[in-house]
Amino acid sequence: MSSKSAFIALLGRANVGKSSLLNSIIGTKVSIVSDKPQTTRTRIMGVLTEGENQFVFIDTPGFHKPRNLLDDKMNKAISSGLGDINAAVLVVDAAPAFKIDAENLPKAETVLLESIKSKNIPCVLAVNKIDLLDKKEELFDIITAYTANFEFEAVVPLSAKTGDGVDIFKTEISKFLKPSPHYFSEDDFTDQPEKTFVCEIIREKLLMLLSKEVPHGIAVDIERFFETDNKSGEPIVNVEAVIYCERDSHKVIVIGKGGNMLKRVGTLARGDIEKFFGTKVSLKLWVKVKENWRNREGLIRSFGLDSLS
Ligand SMILES: Nc1nc2c(ncn2[C@@H]2O[C@H](COP(=O)(O)OP(=O)(O)OP(=O)(O)O)[C@@H](O)[C@H]2O)c(=O)[nH]1
Ligand SMILES: [Mg+2]
Repeated sequence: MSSKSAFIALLGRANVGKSSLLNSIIGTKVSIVSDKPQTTRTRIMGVLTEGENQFVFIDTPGFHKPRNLLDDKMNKAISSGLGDINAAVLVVDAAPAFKIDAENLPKAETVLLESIKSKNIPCVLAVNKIDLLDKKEELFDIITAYTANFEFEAVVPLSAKTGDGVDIFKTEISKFLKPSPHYFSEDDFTDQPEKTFVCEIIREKLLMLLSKEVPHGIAVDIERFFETDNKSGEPIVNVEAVIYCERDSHKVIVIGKGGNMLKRVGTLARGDIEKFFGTKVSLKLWVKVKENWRNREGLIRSFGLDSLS
């Protein structure tokens, strides 16, 4: 048997670009991205098959201090991402908003590195967002701070945005491929069901268009999903989705003046969903309130946000 595979977990603080890196490697969007922290909520697999080699990347939520039950579940999804893998990648920001030195790594990263060390998992350091650096020396300082704390198998500066360094990153992680059957067929990009991805696209647009608190309290659920033909016999994917928010005041914001915000979300999401299915899409959105859902076990599970259930 000459087929090989590698399970690689992408770990790191929120907003460092884990999902962007995943999408850049796979070459298509499998995990949503936004400029707000805590965009990724569950463990998401992205699959890249190149001939005999299959990489299965596990994108994880950004590690953070839990404030509600959903946060607990997100942190558990990170720990579970560390099970049964061939290697971990700590993704860090090359241009963080605060100074980082060897004695003062961000707490979330120290916790992750301790966990990786205790499990004896080989780890690569991916220093992302190098396109934001003015001077090369800044990169040197960042790398020194991390390598003083951990023995990485490799250190790769890269930019998920420009693609710079991503090929070198792929070469480095190829070293973790092991003889094994492939776990996904070669045209699979992700383990996410289509419906889940559609919900995520809608949530991505809400994260993009709404400010701070509102999108974090949002969950999207599909009520109906079916295919029909239009008058010319072309297929149409029909999606009816509900956007749940935590408060009446948030619902008003999501709908917007005269339904304006909801229309913008719908138009942007429909465009992406059409690209994904390669057909016309009819998207209908409703907004409902489910108070405090982020602390309600049953609702978290019903929204598909408990990776471990
Ligand atoms: N300039 C620049 N921005 C980047 C790069 N990679 C990611 N970003 C931006 O950083 C922000 C966060 O990216 P994500 O991929 O959502 O980060 P994440 O680590 O998955 O975040 P969580 O899911 O919240 O943990 C987005 O605004 C991205 O566009 C990069 O290489 N360069
Ligand atoms: Mg993410």
